[in-house]
Amino acid sequence: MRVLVTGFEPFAGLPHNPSQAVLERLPALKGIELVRATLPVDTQRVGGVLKELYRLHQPALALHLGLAMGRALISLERLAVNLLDFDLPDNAGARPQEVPILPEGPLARLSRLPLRAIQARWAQAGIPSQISNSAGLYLCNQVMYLALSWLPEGVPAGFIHLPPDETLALARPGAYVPLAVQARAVGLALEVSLESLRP
Ligand code: PCA
Repeated sequence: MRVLVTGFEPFAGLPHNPSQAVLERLPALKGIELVRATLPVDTQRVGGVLKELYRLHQPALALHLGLAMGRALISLERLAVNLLDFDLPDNAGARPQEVPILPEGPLARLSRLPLRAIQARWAQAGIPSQISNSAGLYLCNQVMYLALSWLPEGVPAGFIHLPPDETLALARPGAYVPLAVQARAVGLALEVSLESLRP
């Protein structure tokens, strides 16, 4: 069984992105082939990269990760909306405003991850989190919306926003969660999501 986990390259002039760094730290999962990929922070290119990953790997589960710079807790995203409205340019300089992601698509799509069960497992492990009702209107929301639009209905898919880690907090002091804890959380989220596939 193949599982796809993606992070993003650094953006907004930051030196590092924990969603990319965490990919190297994910625990091995029994019987699972983990495919890790870093996505470009480029609104024009990201869809093509994502489509190719889905075509090549046909994942049974897709977990997409990104950085939420201003948040102190790991966030399970509930909702992706069919809208791009960037308040900063992407890494290619594009700044779409009030543009739908898929013009024919529904206004919003709900996460297909077992959010409450993941949150409960994290709590047991001593990892605080929040369920977020907005993934923003930038690349992370775009990837979540495309994932939920393009993957077959039966494939659990969703998005987790990670807070800054120690590397970012050293560069820009503020709240952070150590990368090792983030990696543990992502591993647990994968385990719980896989349980929902293998009743
Ligand atoms: N976070 C951004 C895009 C890339 C990333 O890691 C976002 O929250 O949209």
